[in-house]
Amino acid sequence: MTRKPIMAGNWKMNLNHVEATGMVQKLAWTLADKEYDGSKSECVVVPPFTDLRTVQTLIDGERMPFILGAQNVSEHDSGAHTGEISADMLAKLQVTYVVVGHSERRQFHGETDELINTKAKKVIAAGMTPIICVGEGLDIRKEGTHVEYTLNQVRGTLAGLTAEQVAGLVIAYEPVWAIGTGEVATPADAQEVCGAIRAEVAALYDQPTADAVRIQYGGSVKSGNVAQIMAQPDVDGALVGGASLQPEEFAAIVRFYD
Ligand code: G2H
Repeated sequence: MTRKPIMAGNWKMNLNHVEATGMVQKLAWTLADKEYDGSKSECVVVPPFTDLRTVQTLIDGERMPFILGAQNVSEHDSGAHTGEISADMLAKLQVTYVVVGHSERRQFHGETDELINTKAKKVIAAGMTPIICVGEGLDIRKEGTHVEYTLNQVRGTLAGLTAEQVAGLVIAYEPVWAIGTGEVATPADAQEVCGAIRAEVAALYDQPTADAVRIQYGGSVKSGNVAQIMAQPDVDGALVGGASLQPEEFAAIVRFYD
């Protein structure tokens, strides 16, 4: 089973729509120089909501080899939910991927596995693909229960999804202690949990589903460490935060699979 690698740049709450134009153009020029065309891997750009229209217009108008992603979505369809953005609103902006349950949403906005599961279902119902984030904090890592902790999140966030739906989605393993800290999980750390996630999907569903689902690693990925982490058999790409704000650096990460 060949899984197409997926490199996603999560800008978090950075860059307004004017700055977004410069960022995407620089990334496109850098990758064009290197003749990247998206055939061997997917390059997903995940800006804040306010930049989505601008970035989508650039991708379409200038035929850039990028796929549009969003950082979050409401669990509701419509109505009196001030400040929320629905899955349908994102789909109509030609968003393809939606990150759900990022560790910052879990940590600072109280998102639970149950809520993330509901959001993932809304994303799929709207015809998009969720990138479901899981991963342990430092306390759990120190206790040594990180694998079981993360698999519990996998079970909770996939609840009620069919094998076909799971085969098409993306799971991002982000050890919270390695996010934006400069601390990187070792390749063996990444493989231990990503391999356990794939085995859990096989146990919950079947082997073809486990072979199809793509699993990203996220946490201080940079051009200097991407090769060792992506060389792991159960790692199919990266969810990149800080380094995605530097076009040269992100281009080097994206180019890893070329
Ligand atoms: C964590 C990542 C993207 P960073 O997955 O959210 O952030 O690369 O800054 O650690």
